[in-house]
Amino acid sequence: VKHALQHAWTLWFTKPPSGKQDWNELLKEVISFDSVEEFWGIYNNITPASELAQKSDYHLFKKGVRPEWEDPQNKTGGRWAYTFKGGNRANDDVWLHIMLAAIGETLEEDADNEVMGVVVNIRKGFWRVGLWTRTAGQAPKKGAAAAAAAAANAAATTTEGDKEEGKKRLEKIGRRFKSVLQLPEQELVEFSGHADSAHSGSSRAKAKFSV
Ligand code: M7G
Repeated sequence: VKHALQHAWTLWFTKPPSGKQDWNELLKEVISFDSVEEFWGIYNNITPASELAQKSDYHLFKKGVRPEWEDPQNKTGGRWAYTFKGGNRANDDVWLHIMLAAIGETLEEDADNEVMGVVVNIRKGFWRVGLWTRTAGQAPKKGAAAAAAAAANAAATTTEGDKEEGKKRLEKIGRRFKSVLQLPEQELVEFSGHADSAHSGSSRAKAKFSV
């Protein structure tokens, strides 16, 4: 018996660079699946996150979305992230729980349609988990007709209202992410937009907000 997931997912791996290679050469698609049983079959047969070398990443994304800022579905999105400092080894239980929350669709309500994927980065002296979202708290782009109507009708307040609603939706997801991570209340998970990360050439772009 197979228990179907709501979405199909693809696991990706970023291997540590050997010499001078760019991001694209290091990112490899591993396998796709769409049932609970397939997930466990894969999980039980791949290298645990705790045994990955420094500069490795796992990315678990909805099938059809590349785990890159440049993907059309990520371009205007962002990321919740939390860094575990003082070790190079991921906690396998933490990473497993994040993956299960993603494929089990418990990080958001269906209507939110924000979650694109989850990531674990293994680095020198720290490791980090991330949750990528479709939007970044910006006001949604309106159709030409709606924009014209809004312009004639106090556009500024409409836009600010949309922005506020987008931020609230992301913060709700951020709080669920934080609870899956079982972080104490005073620890903060931080949100940053991919456009800012791409612009600064680093994922350590200044956080836009935190929960
Ligand atoms: P990181 O692995 O997210 O964080 O980004 P780190 O700085 O803690 O290692 C490291 C570098 O990988 C970035 O500065 C970029 O050069 C590259 N990189 C990471 N991501 C997620 C992307 C991406 O989506 N697209 C491109 N082009 N480069 C990326």
